[in-house]
Amino acid sequence: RSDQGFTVFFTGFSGSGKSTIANALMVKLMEMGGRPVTLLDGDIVRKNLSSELGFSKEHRDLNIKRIGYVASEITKNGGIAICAPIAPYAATRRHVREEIEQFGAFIEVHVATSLEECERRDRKGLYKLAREGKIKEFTGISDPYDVPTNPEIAVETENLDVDNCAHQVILKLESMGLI
Ligand code: GGZ
Repeated sequence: RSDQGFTVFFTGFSGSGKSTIANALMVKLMEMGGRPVTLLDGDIVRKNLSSELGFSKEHRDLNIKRIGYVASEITKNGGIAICAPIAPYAATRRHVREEIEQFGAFIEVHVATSLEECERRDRKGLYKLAREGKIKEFTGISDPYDVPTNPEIAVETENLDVDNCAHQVILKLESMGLI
């Protein structure tokens, strides 16, 4: 197994299951031991690193670039970074990929749970508020999401449970010789 650092970068709609899969993946990687694992979850980053930012394209890009920078430092130092923001813009995801690939591998995971399913679940009631116009610029409803065209792996939570999705990522990391 190699000792290079790497970043697992989840992208997908609000409510798609990014955070839950990212958490399950973190637990599995920690159990394996070895490299330190750092989770940069969307709402945790928003609270601690990007608290002044909103959801305009400029602010989302800034948020993703901050996450990318932290992940690149972790990757450079041989650690594992797991990121789980929406990251709706393909160009910004590419920017982060290029920054990280200078130091280690970048594994983009598209959590491809459909918008219909995310809205049907509406775990936090945000889709309803977005439909009512009470939340502006809501991804998928009134703001864009560039569907990843070339992710290392795509998973979805409509037919697979969280643990299974995390396992798919583990298998991918193994096939890439990273773990
Ligand atoms: C999208 C929003 C918005 C708007 C608040 N659009 O399900 P959540 O609640 O916990 O995850 C969403 C989170 C998105 O933050 P990110 O930092 O991941 O977004 S980005 O990558 O685009 O910077 C959602 C909540 O914040 N939220 N308003 N308008 N999601």
